Amino acid sequence: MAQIALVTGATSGIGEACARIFAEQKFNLIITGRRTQRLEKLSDELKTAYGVEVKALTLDVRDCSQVQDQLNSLNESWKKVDVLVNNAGLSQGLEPIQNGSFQDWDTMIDTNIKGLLYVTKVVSAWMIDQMSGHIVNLGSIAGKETYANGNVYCATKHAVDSLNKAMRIDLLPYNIRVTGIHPGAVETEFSEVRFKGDKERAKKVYQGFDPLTARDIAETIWFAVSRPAHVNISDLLIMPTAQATAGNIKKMTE
Ligand code: NDP
Ligand code: 8X3
Repeated sequence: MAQIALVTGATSGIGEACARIFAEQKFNLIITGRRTQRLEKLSDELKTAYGVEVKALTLDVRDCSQVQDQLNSLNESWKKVDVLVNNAGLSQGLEPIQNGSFQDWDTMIDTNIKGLLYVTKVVSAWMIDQMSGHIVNLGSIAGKETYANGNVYCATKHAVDSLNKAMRIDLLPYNIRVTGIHPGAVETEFSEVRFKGDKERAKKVYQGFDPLTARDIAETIWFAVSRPAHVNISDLLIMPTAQATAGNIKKMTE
């Protein structure tokens, strides 16, 4: 029987790359995100290319009832999830704390922390029942360091780092592996979302050096997931070669 991976935030970037790599590995997939058309397009593509089954769920991870209703209404066979990739997340704004927006703060906290918790609560219960599973949490270099104007985004990713450790302790009796993945700069739609659609500003973030790609991170996640059952990769920090710390990137123009 094929294994099942559930990937949150599969409509773009790292989540989409994870969905592709798991499909290549013949996992059946539950893919989620708010943009239905993108989910349907990806679902059709993966089914055709790899002959896997794909369940696409339009889901806002901030909505606790929606998360519970959508996931709990899946058929029992879809609840046998082997791998959960808690990837859905975002940054909004890059301002000193005194200029921050309440709305941006709520969006980041509700998505990156509370959304991850809502999904984890439902799926970890299934994993506990089957006494197996692997949860991969997308943290960030922003969860290992705090950088200028990153304040609340950094705080949410520090929370993910802490929850990653907490899950490893609490789920220990149930044979569930828990892995934290912490990338530096990955060129995705992340900066476009952070800068609220300002494509020019977003493009500049990745200019003058080779950033990581979503595929680089998906391959690393697959490496962690494909280790033998007795091996758990607890925590990985992955940076572009040109990046030493969050704020220290060697650009070719410098
Ligand atoms: P993208 O913006 O390309 O992808 C983000 C994904 O998250 C989208 O699929 C989006 O789907 C989903 N998402 C956002 N908000 C919600 C929501 N409320 N409900 C459901 N899904 C949501 O960015 P990345 O691929 O780069 O980001 C993926 C993860 O990696 C995030 O957690 C991010 O913090 C983290 N990360 C990114 C880094 C980078 O440099 N890019 C570095 C370190 C970590 P939709 O809009 O359809 O809902
Ligand atoms: C995304 C990477 O450095 O923009 O988490 O915070 S960074």
